[in-house]
Amino acid sequence: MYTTELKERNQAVQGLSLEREDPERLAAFEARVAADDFIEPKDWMPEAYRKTLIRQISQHAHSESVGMLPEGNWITRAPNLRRKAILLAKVQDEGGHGLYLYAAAETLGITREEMIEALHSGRAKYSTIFNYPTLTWADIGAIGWLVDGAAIMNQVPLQRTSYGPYARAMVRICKEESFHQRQGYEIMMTLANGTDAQKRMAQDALDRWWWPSLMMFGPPDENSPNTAQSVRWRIKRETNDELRQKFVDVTVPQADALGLVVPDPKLKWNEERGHYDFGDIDWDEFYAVVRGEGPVAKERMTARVKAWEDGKWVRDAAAAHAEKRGMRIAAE
Ligand code: FAQ
Repeated sequence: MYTTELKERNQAVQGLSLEREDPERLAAFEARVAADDFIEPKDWMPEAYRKTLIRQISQHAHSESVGMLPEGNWITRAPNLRRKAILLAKVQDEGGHGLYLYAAAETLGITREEMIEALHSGRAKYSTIFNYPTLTWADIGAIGWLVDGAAIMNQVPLQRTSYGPYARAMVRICKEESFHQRQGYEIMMTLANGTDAQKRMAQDALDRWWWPSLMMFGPPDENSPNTAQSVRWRIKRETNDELRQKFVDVTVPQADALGLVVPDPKLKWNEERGHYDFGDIDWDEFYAVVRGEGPVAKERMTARVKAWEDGKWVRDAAAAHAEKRGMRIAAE
């Protein structure tokens, strides 16, 4: 029901706005995209392309900034100084990713304030994964291994997305995400080779984070209202299901190497397909979390709004400084 409504609404918006575009300009734009040219901020683009990018890039930025919270909770509880320093750096990286992405979205004619307001009022989405709680230290390992692992799988193709500023932001982000993934795997390795209690903790984290990580790739292709047009415009270079399958294929051998069991009785290598078959994802849970009913959704949004309000004096001071500097330069 929710998916049908979403699909119809998105198709109607895209169809309507494409009909209004100048056919010659639209054809020239589509030829550039098909030739793998990057589209730049001052280039002509269809309104639906601009809107799709603002939607995806801003939601991506929101995910990075909300994504700081589950791990931020553990900075003071990291088991030693080395782990604390690494986690601190990782959380700062996520904040940086949010900033590059907000800046990329701003080139499309939306302001940072408008995007933040959409997030805080619940109009804009952010990744479902960040609405799950981090209960133990092993969750920090599982986030790096699985959540950053899923993020990289989705983001490597975005380095060749058709919008130049988004593609360039993704190059740097992917480098950092790959460090994040490895530090998470290293935490899991330490726990999996540790005491029985540590191994149980690692398994419990895998049990809780596996399915939500598969949901990060979005709904199945047949229920994804945006995929077809986004693939045509080369905003998305691969579909949700293709990326999900790649993630499963890469991650299952990593779990085997850790001696941990992926919590899916239907998981089985399929010789004919050359891929793992896997069990059904609980899409009702996914849509409930998308609607804002995730286990810690309220806590996450309260924390984000508080951080924004607490940071107001810094933004005001920076704006006042820029204004003063501008006046001084003008006077000189
Ligand atoms: N959560 O038609 P589609 C990270 C929504 S970054 C919430 O398939 P699309 C780094 C979707 O927006 C993680 N909503 O949509 C990190 C759409 O609703 P709308 C974020 C979701 O855009 C690691 C509706 O469902 N990464 O983790 C989700 O073509 C560790 C229908 O879906 C990105 O954002 C979801 N999981 O494909 C940070 C990557 N999935 O807007 C800290 C860029 C779907 O029409 C710690 N984004 N929806 O109302 C993308 O690649 C795409 O936007 C997809 C969704 C693949 C996420």
